[in-house]
Amino acid sequence: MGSEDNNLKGNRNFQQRKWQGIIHEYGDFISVEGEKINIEPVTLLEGNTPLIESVCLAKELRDMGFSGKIYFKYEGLNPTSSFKDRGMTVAITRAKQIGAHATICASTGNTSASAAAYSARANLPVFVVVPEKNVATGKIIQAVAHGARIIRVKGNFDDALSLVRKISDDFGLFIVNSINPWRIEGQKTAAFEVCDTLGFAPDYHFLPVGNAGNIYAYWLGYKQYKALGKINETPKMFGFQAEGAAPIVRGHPVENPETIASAIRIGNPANWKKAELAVKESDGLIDMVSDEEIISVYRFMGEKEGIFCELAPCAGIAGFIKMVKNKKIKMKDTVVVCTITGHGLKDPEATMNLIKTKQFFVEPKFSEIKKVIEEEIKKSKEKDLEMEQHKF
Ligand code: AN7
Repeated sequence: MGSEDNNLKGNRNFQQRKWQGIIHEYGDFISVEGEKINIEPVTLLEGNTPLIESVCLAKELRDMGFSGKIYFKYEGLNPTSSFKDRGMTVAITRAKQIGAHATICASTGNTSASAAAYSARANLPVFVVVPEKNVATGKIIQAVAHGARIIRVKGNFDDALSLVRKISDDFGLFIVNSINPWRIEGQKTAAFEVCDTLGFAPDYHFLPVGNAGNIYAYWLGYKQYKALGKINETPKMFGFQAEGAAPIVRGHPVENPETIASAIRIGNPANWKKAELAVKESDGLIDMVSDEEIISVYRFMGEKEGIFCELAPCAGIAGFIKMVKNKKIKMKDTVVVCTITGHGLKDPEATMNLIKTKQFFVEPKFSEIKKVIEEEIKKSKEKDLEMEQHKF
């Protein structure tokens, strides 16, 4: 300790507000059929994620006639880097409360990463059942790191979920998919945070849709905050699926769902009807975007907004852009929130495949590094002089 630390002494009584996770913060509003969490939470201090105001997307959309504020709820900054941790702290705490002996989930990757971390923390064995293919590397790595038993099904997510539903009944395993209402109870706290941060609810909330639990959870959260008198209005809920995995939009299950956004590669969503209810009640919509639109937003978010998201949340943002382009939403003084459901680091292959790398391999010589930097500075100046083109 340096001597200047003594200067801090007078400040040691200063009380900084400590964030202790979503059950501690919002436990009073969390219940299923009148039951509450009544034990010490299993928590990794999830939640309290930043609501980041858009700069570059806001600028692009201003040129299309949209004015107002755009915010990103950056759920990639949760303990396991996705929104799943909100539901998982509640589900795993509930598992402890009822004395479950093991947990299980089917997953496109993020649920398994979160279930693995929270089950490890609760000292519960966990089985994660994931498709053999199309799961992002980072998500598998997380399940490995947390000591999960990983079962890889030679099929897709829908196959995995139907197996998990059956086996959990037979063996009394505690299922932590979003068909478990405690998961939804935890996830709705993201809506509370949005309102607590803004002081009101946004006009529109945009989300990607896979199993459709999250859009429903947000809607429950907004409705509850309105009933409590904490907000006056609720937002319109807009969910977006990928074109190749858009069962809700098409009105029937998709047998072989396909999209580059592997998190939402789901053909028969478990919360289908609940999501439809959410968009109907809120006067919103579930629609779809192409993989090309998703990829374009993916690049834009990293390179222009400085926010690294995984591909799935880009579906929600791409949907928002499409609505603005087609003037399908209120264009003036509008407040929009888009949830970034997962962190880009989850899927390093996607990044390397989709973003042009600017790597230069040089000898350890001053002249070589100088040459690269001079050329690149020249190029970037020339680019500045070009007319800025819309990305979308
Ligand atoms: C980053 O992990 O379904 O519509 O098994 O990981 O509530 O399903 C993940 C879904 C969006 C879709 N964004 O949310 C799983 C899983 C990301 C995701 C979704 C998922 P839901």
